[in-house]
Amino acid sequence: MPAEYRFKIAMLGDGAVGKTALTIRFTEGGFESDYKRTIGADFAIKELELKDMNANVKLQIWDLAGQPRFESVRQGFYRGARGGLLVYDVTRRRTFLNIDTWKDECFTSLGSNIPLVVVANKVDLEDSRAVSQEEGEQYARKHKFLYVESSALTGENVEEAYANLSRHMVNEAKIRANNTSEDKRAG
Ligand code: G3D
Ligand code: MG
Repeated sequence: MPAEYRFKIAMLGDGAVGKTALTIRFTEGGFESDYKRTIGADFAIKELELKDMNANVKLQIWDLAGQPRFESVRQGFYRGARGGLLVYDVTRRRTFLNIDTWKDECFTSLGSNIPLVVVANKVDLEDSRAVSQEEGEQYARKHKFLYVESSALTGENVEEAYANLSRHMVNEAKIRANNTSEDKRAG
């Protein structure tokens, strides 16, 4: 029997990098170019089978609409999250530079052990690419994050982004469970 896990995850990154498009592609398998989200925070649910880890993961994916700077919205957004995707748009350098700020904010709310995956999105737009794979990988390596190049438009590596994060979160959950049982034995 596979082990069952449920994780809340957060979609992090500037406006228009593709957070909602990735979430829709992953959870519904499609791409809508003219959807509009108006509420402050929204979430989608998707189950993922990780055969290699004998695990089933139910993801609750939280996505912020726009850039609400209100503390109250942010706290609810981060509360209980076990991981996140740090998304940028490879055609806009500013969005790449800003993932560091998103990382800092996430660390402040959730601690620096939170599993994160760097997602370089919109790689289908090769001709207007402004951030190289090398640069993205270098940033990820420096922080020991995984790195994925994706396109919500073509679907390339979208599932991989969520699956890689899920593997990392399952490992973290196992470590936490082990620590807890050791605490019990010790106590
Ligand atoms: P956000 O949720 O991070 O704010 P969205 O970003 O998911 O709303 O996406 C912003 C715009 O980028 C949308 O365009 C969307 O269709 C487009 N987009 C998202 N991912 C990709 C991708 O991988 N490739 C390409 N070419 N476009 C993408 P519109 O025009 O609908 O606002
Ligand atoms: Mg959005």
